Amino acid sequence: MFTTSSLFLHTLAQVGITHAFVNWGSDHPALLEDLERQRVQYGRTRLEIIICPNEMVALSAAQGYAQVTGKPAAVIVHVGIGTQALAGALHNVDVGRTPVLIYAGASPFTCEGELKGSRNEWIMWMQDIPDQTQAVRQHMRYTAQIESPVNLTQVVRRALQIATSEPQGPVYLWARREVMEQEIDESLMKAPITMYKWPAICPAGLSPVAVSTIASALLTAHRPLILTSHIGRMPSAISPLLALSTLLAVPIVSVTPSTTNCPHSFPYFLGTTILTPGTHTPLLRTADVVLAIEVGMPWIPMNRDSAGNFERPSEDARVFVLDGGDPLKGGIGMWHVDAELVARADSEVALTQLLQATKFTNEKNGALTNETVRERSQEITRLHDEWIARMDAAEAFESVPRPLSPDTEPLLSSFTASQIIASLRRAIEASVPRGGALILNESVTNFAQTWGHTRAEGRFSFDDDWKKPCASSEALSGASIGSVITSGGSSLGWGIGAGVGSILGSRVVDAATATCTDTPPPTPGTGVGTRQGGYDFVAAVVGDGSYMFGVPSSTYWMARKYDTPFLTLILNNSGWSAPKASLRGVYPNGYGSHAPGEVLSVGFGPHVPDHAGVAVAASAGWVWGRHVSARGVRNPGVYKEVQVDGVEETRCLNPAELLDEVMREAVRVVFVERRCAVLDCVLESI
Ligand SMILES: Cc1ncc(C[n+]2csc(CCOP(=O)(O)OP(=O)(O)O)c2C)c(N)n1
Ligand SMILES: *[C@@H]1O[C@H](CO)[C@@H](O)[C@H](O)[C@H]1NC(C)=O
Ligand SMILES: *[C@@H]1O[C@H](CO)[C@@H](O)[C@H](O)[C@H]1NC(C)=O
Ligand SMILES: *[C@@H]1O[C@H](CO)[C@@H](O)[C@H](O)[C@H]1NC(C)=O
Ligand SMILES: CC(=O)N[C@H]1CO[C@H](CO)[C@@H](O)[C@@H]1O
Repeated sequence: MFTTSSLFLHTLAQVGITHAFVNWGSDHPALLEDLERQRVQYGRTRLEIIICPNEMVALSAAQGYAQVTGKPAAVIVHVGIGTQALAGALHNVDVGRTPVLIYAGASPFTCEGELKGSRNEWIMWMQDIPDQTQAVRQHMRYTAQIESPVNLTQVVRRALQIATSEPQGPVYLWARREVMEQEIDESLMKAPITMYKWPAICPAGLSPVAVSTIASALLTAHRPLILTSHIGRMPSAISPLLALSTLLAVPIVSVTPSTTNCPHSFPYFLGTTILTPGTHTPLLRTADVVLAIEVGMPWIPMNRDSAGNFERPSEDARVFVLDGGDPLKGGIGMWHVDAELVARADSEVALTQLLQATKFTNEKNGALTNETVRERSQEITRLHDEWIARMDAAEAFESVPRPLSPDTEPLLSSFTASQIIASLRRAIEASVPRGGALILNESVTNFAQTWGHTRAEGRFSFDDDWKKPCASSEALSGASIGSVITSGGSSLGWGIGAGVGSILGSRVVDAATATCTDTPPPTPGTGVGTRQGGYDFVAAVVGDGSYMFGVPSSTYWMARKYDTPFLTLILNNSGWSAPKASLRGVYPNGYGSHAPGEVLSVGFGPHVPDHAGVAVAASAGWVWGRHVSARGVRNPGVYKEVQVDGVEETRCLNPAELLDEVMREAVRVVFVERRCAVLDCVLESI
């Protein structure tokens, strides 16, 4: 016997959905029944069913999956309440432009047994809300009710066609119980269902006028600048981006990035800002042409640097805004950037057009002398080198601290985020193949450090053009960290759930690439071949607040159940530093500006949670959990401070060595033992 639910599951599998992240309820009997039919008849279900004890974790995992595979997964939840429990993850997939298909059942519409699936539980009266879609509509690219099996396959494909077209994002389908329980003719299950003839919208280019306007502005600019937040989501755009930057010596700055936008070692890459005052590139103020391409917000108009200058382009700067999906961001109440030209254009297409136009005009008119470019190139390369030197300095431990032993006070009171991230990078580089590691960043106030110190090179394939002026292109070799990504939104709790989803996604990518490549596996740290398949290693870097938002009791249970090993690094400052920083931003000298976190009600002390212990317990002991501070290392539940595991009491490590040793062990547990590791790293308390 087949039902509308059978057809729904069949359709999802036929159109290429591989995973469904589920949280079941009374609206799903026919779905559960059909999945069991599949198990009995075929030994397995065609979709991988991932049980998610919490809905926000389900959607965060589906987001991580899509961020790695580029493909939507399905999320199946229980009526209106399960829909609402998707919570802030809805905002993340919307603003982060991540495709996902969300389905929820709904209360039956018959009350006296008129149809199969009619109301038979009291709760079905309570749950019948007037407009179930209302709770999520403003975050969705498309919503629809499945009202009949007859057009179900079209409704699902329309939803997916929209979800995968730019601006990509979530879609929401829902259905009454009787519709999903309805028996259908077997012939419906046999008709072919594919996305062939339901393609995503083709990428569009710039109009000829826009091309010549922007190209001539770039060619005549003295101080051009490129800003981007998420161009790295379109890896094929990176080659023309770097080629254009190289041709004209244009610096690139990543602004509130949601992904790795530029290889760290690219000589014209000048780093990352999250727009806290005083952190934007000083080149912004003096730029005469600014290309803002795939940006969230390129600058904050009221921000000033330490000398009191506005951190925004001058009045007469020529600003161009390019975005492949929605350049004016219709989903945002107020969004504006002073610009001469705004274009909806795919970045790969647009940058290739601009590259061709600038090359052509330059060759024809010599608009730009090579001398100008050469001088600019030297200046930018110097700024790039200075940035790297500043990061090197921040990663270093000031002096060699005294050996740590149980009786001596350590010289250091705590590690800094920079030191911790640098240690993570070294540990990854020692074992993970080049490009094989993914970092999920949800570290909030330590965010810029996470970007800078991971030194990610991205996983882009280039024309070699851009490397020519780059003396140090060997710097590329050995970089194990492929990408750093975020949720793209601001609802905390994405990081650890995305850890589960990104590993599941990596397996899907690996299975797909395994069938079409015979290249040998890359060797760690040798720089031979950038890893192209899924990621070999995933680390979520989270604040202690973000960790708790991620519902660790749900997440690490899932991690064990579905065997998705990843490392969690908690930057534990014992509370929420961000709201305190926001308070200081508005009341720099107010009552609250000097109050300790606990007093201000943003701190978690004095009875701080045993974060690593939560993960260990949630996974029934499978997770490896440790706390590390400049004073030592301890296991969850063991309140005696001890040295690194397995290290004899007599051996003394200084804090720098201690951090590296425990980090190496954490990476080994994940990479070799294939278990999750949670390392709670103690920073200075807020
Ligand atoms: C779901 C959600 N609730 C509240 C906030 C507001 N908020 C922004 S940052 C932050 C603190 C996060 O703490 P933690 O992850 O420890 O990072 P820290 O600020 O200490 O660096 C809070 C509560 C949010 N962004 N998302
Ligand atoms: C699908 O068909 C049903 C029954 O004819 C109809 O009520 C519904 O509006 C259709 N759905 C869509 C999205 O057009
Ligand atoms: C700039 O250099 C390129 C290649 O080195 C050369 O082909 C071109 O003619 C030069 N242009 C000018 C204006 O000097
Ligand atoms: C978290 O960090 C604070 C200091 O920032 C520290 O007091 C606390 O012990 C840490 N938590 C754990 C579980 O180690
Ligand atoms: C997931 C995510 O975006 N995490 C953080 C990365 O950094 C930004 C900027 O500080 C934070 O707002 C995000 O919460």
